[in-house]
Amino acid sequence: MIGPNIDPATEAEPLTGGERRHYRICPLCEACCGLEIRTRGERVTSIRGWEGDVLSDGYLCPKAVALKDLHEDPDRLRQPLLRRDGRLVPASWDEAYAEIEQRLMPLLATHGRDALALTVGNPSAHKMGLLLYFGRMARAAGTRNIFSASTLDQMPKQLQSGLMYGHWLSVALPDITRTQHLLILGANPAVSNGSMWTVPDFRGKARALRARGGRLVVVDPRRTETAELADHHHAIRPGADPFLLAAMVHTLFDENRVRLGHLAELTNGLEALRTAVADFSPERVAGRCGLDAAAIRQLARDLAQAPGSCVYARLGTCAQPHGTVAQWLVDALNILNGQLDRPGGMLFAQAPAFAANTQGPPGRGRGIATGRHASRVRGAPEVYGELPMACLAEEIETPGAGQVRALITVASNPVLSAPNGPRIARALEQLEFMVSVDVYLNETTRHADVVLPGLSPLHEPHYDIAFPQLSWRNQARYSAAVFAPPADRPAHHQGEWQTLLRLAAVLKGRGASADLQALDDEMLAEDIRRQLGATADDATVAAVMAGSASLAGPLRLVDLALRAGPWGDAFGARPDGLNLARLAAASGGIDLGPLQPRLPGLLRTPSGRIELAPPALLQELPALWADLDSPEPGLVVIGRRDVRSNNSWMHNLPTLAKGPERCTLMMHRGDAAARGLRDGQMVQVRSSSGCVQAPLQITDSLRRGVVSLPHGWGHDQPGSGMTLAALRPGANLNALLDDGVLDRPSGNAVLAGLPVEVTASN
Ligand SMILES: Nc1nc2c(c(=O)[nH]1)N[C@H]1C(S)=C(S)[C@@H](COP(=O)(O)OP(=O)(O)OC[C@H]3O[C@@H](n4cnc5c(=O)[nH]c(N)nc54)[C@H](O)[C@@H]3O)O[C@H]1N2
Ligand SMILES: Nc1nc2c(c(=O)[nH]1)N[C@H]1C(S)=C(S)[C@@H](COP(=O)(O)OP(=O)(O)OC[C@H]3O[C@@H](n4cnc5c(=O)[nH]c(N)nc54)[C@H](O)[C@@H]3O)O[C@H]1N2
Ligand code: SF4
Ligand SMILES: [Mo]
Repeated sequence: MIGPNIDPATEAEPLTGGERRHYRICPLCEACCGLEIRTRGERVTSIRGWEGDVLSDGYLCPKAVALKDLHEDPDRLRQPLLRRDGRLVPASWDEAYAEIEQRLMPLLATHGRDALALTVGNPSAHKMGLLLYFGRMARAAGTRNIFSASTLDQMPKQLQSGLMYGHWLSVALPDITRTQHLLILGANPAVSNGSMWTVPDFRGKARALRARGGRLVVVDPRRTETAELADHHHAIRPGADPFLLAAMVHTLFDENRVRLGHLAELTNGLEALRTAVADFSPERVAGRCGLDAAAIRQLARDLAQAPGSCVYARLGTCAQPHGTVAQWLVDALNILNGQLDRPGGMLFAQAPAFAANTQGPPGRGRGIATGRHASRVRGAPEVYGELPMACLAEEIETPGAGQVRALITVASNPVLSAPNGPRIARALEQLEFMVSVDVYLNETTRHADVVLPGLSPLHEPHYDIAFPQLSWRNQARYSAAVFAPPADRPAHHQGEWQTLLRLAAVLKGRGASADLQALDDEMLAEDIRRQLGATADDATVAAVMAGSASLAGPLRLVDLALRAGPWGDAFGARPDGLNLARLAAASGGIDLGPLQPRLPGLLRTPSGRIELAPPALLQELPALWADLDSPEPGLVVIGRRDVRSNNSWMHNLPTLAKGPERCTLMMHRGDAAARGLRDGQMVQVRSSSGCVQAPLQITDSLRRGVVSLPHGWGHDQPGSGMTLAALRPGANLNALLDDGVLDRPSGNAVLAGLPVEVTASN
């Protein structure tokens, strides 16, 4: 069913000595680097950066090489597992689905659709089959209890973008190769390689910025690897960014530096914003920020005076109690400086497929809505179709109508990745039925009754669904599967999308042996109808589908989206345009040029203007103000990332696991001395939620009063199957964090700034 030009087997280039050379988009982080993977037979012989990649230009980081380890990891699941007499044992696919059908469907019939919860995690963003088919499965499930890593991460950024520009993925990106001034808050792209900003080789681009006379400034409680590259570093107190940003906005108004320029005619709410920040003077908030008022004013002036400037803020500013307000004020600064939608400032990508801001009539739309329903226990509003991950445990624990009794996890590990993870682990034990689609038996999936094995990414073709909407340069790239699906996998389980589609069939009551092709056609037809709206009669829908009839599953969706997209062949009307076959023929992708101004066409707000002062955010300011004078705790904990690790699941890969201990508690020299603690000794870290132990690493890179522990560790749970990871399990930062605090508008978890005490371990 796969068309000839995109067949994995024909895609690789044969080399001498029996080797083959494949182009593959790295699925491990948002940089999405293009890789050259050489293979011999079923083995990977080398992994390098692909020099001809239009986005990443040959760059890669050490994690890419570990794709070989992942592919070959004996612990990676290859067969379904089924719980029998309390133990997970290997089973056939048919047995696994039969079990799911027999146990799940009666439960939903008795207790209703909301008795099932779904979680979906970060790797799904890097697997088109998971991303495109999770939504289908969720629709078939018909539950409101949908939770994802988005509310542990970027939901504030998406909500703010939605409120200001009208769509959740209309995210403004720094024009890093042309700007003269980049201010970064709460992000460490030198290690993370960027987030909500696909920017491979950030380091190289930051150096180039400085080499052309531009400036890089970093605001972070830790002097990070990114701060080390910068001209200035400001060690802010955790959680203070909204105060700092409000004071910077205040300064622009106060010093008459607002220059909307080309945005003046496009912007609503200037006066409302001025009023909103009137009390937030630098002098008033300096203490809360732990920075001098003069330094705050200077930060604002430097932005205003630079010929091109960008403010970029990420995880550290999202996962805090006023994360959405912080994101709003970041873009407010960009707008007040006239830098939005301008080369050298902040620009929006134009993705070749799947971007709502390239579809429908330009310049105006319905905007976004939240709170269409609320979580049962806490009443947290729905945002972008989901509920906060921090609500998962209470929805399982709390009896009553609508209680969650069953769960399907897809590439998600909330026991290590969500606040109060140990509570989630206890809650999972209470479930009546749990299914996991995952590549490992780990801290979360060990609780499942049925585990369905995912696939090594090298077994699947790839197109990035979301990241071209966030890329530093416009581009289209596709990579074929490096290896054909494993021979022992049944024909209908050769892609993870088929697993989700089959679950959808079960959830729709069609049974596990339903005709998947028919269901896939039906769901695609529904999609097309939804997109085309009232104009879609059966003949139109059939004609659209016929355009990609030689393709199956996600490839068909990608082809259709490319062809209908802004660079597409419009099903033949634009003969030179993009389609999947054309893209597949271009190893390294097709460059679509630097980002270009896109306003006002990109806007989908009901007003057709930028909303500089969304009422939903203005109403948050009293709560922010009330936090201004909250007492400073003795010590607070923040997280950190390491270049050889990725969230919770790469600690079983030998290439990355070697070297020094990474799960250490960093503490300022002075704070250690005050507690009589020595470098390298085991310490106990205690919060109101829990207690963990880790070796102490004394440093002078942290602000005093702040300690740092990486997340994603804690691989010491019985019944897990990650042998290497268990040798150096590390401590679960999320055992210390509180699932009771949230960023209210977005439901995002708070992952930094919570008080802890540190003492010597006995
Ligand atoms: N304290 C603290 N907590 C954090 C963060 C933090 O900075 N501090 N960061 C947060 C962020 S940004 C994120 S995105 C979340 C991530 O949170 P999650 O998405 O829950 O966690 P991951 O660690 O990415 O776990 C991914 C899961 O997917 C599985 N997996 C990997 N590859 C595949 C695949 O190809 N197919 C399938 N089916 N499964 C696969 C892994 O085995 C693992 O179980 O963590 C958040 N948690
Ligand atoms: N090597 C590696 N790369 C990764 C990942 C990984 O685990 N390892 N995870 C991937 C994922 S899922 C994501 S979402 C991205 C995240 O990528 P980034 O957004 O760059 O996130 P972090 O690297 O966690 O950097 C967050 C920074 O915020 C700082 N911080 C903490 N609290 C505050 C605060 O209150 N205010 C300010 N201003 N700063 C604060 C921290 O010290 C840290 O330096 O990285 C991705 N890339
Ligand atoms: S930075 Fe590393 S992990 Fe991220 S996409 Fe590039 S090679 Fe892969
Ligand atoms: Mo993330």
